[in-house]
Amino acid sequence: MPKTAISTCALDCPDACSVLVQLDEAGRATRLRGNPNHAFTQGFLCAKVTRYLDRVYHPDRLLHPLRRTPSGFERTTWDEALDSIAARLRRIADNYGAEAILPYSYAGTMGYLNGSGMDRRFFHRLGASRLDRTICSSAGGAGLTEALGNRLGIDPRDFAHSRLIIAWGANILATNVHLWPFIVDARRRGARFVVIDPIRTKTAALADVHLAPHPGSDLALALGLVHVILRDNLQDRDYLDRYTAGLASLAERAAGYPPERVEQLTGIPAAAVEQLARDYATIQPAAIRLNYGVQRSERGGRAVHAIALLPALTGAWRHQGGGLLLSTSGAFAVNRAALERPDLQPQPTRLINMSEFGDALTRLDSPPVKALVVYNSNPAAIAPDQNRVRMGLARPDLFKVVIEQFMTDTALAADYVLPATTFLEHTDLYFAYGHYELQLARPALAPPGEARSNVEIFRALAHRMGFTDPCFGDSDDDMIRALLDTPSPYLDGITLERLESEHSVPLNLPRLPFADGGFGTPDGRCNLSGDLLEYTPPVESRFGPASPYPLELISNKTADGMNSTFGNRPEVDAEAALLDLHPTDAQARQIADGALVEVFNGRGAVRLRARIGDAVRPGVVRASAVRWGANVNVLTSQRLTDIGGGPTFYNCLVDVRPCTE
Ligand SMILES: Nc1nc2c(c(=O)[nH]1)N[C@H]1C(S)=C(S)[C@@H](COP(=O)(O)OP(=O)(O)OC[C@H]3O[C@@H](n4cnc5c(=O)[nH]c(N)nc54)[C@H](O)[C@@H]3O)O[C@H]1N2
Ligand SMILES: Nc1nc2c(c(=O)[nH]1)N[C@H]1C(S)=C(S)[C@@H](COP(=O)(O)OP(=O)(O)OC[C@H]3O[C@@H](n4cnc5c(=O)[nH]c(N)nc54)[C@H](O)[C@@H]3O)O[C@H]1N2
Ligand SMILES: [Mo]
Repeated sequence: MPKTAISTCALDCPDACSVLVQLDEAGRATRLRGNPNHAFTQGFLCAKVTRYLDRVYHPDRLLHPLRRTPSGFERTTWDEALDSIAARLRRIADNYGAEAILPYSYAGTMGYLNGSGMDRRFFHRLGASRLDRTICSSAGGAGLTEALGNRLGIDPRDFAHSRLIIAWGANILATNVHLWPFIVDARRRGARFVVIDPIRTKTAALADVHLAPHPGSDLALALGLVHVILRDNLQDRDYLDRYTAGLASLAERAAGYPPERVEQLTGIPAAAVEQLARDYATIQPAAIRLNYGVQRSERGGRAVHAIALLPALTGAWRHQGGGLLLSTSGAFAVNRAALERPDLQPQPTRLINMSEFGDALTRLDSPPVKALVVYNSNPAAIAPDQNRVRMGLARPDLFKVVIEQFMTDTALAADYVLPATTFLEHTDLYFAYGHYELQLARPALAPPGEARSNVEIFRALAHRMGFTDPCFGDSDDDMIRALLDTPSPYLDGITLERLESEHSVPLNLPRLPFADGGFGTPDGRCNLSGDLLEYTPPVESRFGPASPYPLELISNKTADGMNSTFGNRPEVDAEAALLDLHPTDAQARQIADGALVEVFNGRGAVRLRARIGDAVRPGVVRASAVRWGANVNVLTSQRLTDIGGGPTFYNCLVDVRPCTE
């Protein structure tokens, strides 16, 4: 009998969908569908996950352990691979200290066990360097926490109740498509939809108003809104008195940002700033969907702080459908220490910022990085300053192990490549950063070939290293029980048994998180302090120090891609091979539509194909992040954000010239 299994999409995406897997008699998956009974998935999947079975059954899937030989890779056995890797790691630890070993991972899977479970235990026990996982959201996380004290926001379903929706650095149709039906609902009932994005994305093209600020200038725009709201007395005094702190310093700061000055700094006309401020303060409920595009720039962390305080200024949090959503992840208050076991470290080990990976491999000393273990990530493609990263990965004295599903750029550089399962083939527990459902997924399929889960691989490596601590014998279910063992009221009553029968369980959260204050800050108040919110233009921007590279490059995400994960799909690669540029900039350089161009700056050059149109304004160019091989990250820098130590992918100055085919 054909049957259906329930799984959870593990891709790094706010939507964390509940997936129905249709299986034939032989246990082979024949179709994936969105779970119609799931509160947020609501019965549909994005196009790329609908086709995910292509990936699962792809002929290029890694099925066996491989080891490098002088002439390429050859197949080896798990026993040989694990023994050799353990012996090599031990030798490096003996000679250089265990901090010469660096794990590199990000959110290839959002599962707790395979994302930050047995691996963390293993590296903690080993005394390896720790990785500061900043590549995506740390600046925004820091800014949000400055304002609210935690990473919570409105329930995404409540966007349906909004009358004004602002998508701020949020290309909802591409990276958060399950929010869209709720926005459509709201608009059907008359809601106004505003998009703030330097790029005319698909989402922006469908808005009532599209405001295109200069890249990285959002802090100035937010302060301009505060200026108008306070000047015109549109604030919610009662909410401010009861639930906020720091209004006086915010008022003082915002006084320096009248709309005319904001126009100069952001490129948004003063009248549009005035209009948006008035609409935002007077149309209730008003909801802001802030996404991470804003914080991939030099002033990004502070910009998020300034934007996240707006709903407290107007009292928007009081209403269903009012407030702000950047992340819901703070609600998943599981027992991480029990999962990751930082207490296993022999002493607190050094922390290496993954956004400075190129420097870590080429400049770091005492000790230098001598071994690298990569999983759930493809740093050869996704990390900034790609040429430096590749220089580091090419070091012959650097021992490299990569655990992967496919032969990525990073896997190609490895000494050992170990085949990993996909989310359809292992057990995991999933948090989300765009909704409040905790999900359990059991394997729907048997692992292909000799593929193993990250959990199994690190469990086996721990045994080979002679680690006898009982936690290395934990089963998947032991680890899940440890995670759920938490005093947090959000997880009250959520057990493995309940997850087993319900698959997806809502956390116990008040539907309106800050209607009556209750912020996570030390004093429980929303932090409005403007002391650190002065805006200065990013170094790599049109207003920075003089630069020979006049164009601002944004390399944002695409609907059919998932960072580099689908880089082997030809249609995804074809899209990522394009550079959007404005007709004015194209004409000035004698570039025709469809022509091959070289995009370059002091860090490197990459060839793309020109697509001329109105997706960008003059002075801005855009490409999709990120394709396999040499890509836009040749151009991006290792400069970090103002707070949170994040990367500044979207402050990147370049120039473009025609080149011959
Ligand atoms: N389909 C798809 N879904 C994805 C991903 C994917 O690659 N493809 N990636 C996943 C990941 S890793 C993440 S982190 C999430 C979140 O991903 P998002 O942060 O939502 O995605 P981005 O495309 O990086 O940025 C969102 C928008 O911000 C805009 N932006 C860039 N610079 C600025 C700026 O200075 N100011 C303003 N106001 N806007 C700016 C970009 O043009 C873009 O349209 O999405 C996840 N979901
Ligand atoms: N220029 C530019 N660069 C960017 C960005 C940008 O917008 N512009 N976005 C940045 C952001 S927000 C992020 S989050 C990073 C993302 O960068 P990465 O975290 O590297 O994400 P992916 O490129 O999706 O690669 C994830 C890899 O994990 C593998 N994987 C998936 N599941 C498993 C598993 O269970 N086990 C193992 N071992 N492997 C698995 C997949 O096969 C895939 O190759 O990229 C960043 N880089
Ligand atoms: Mo990300």
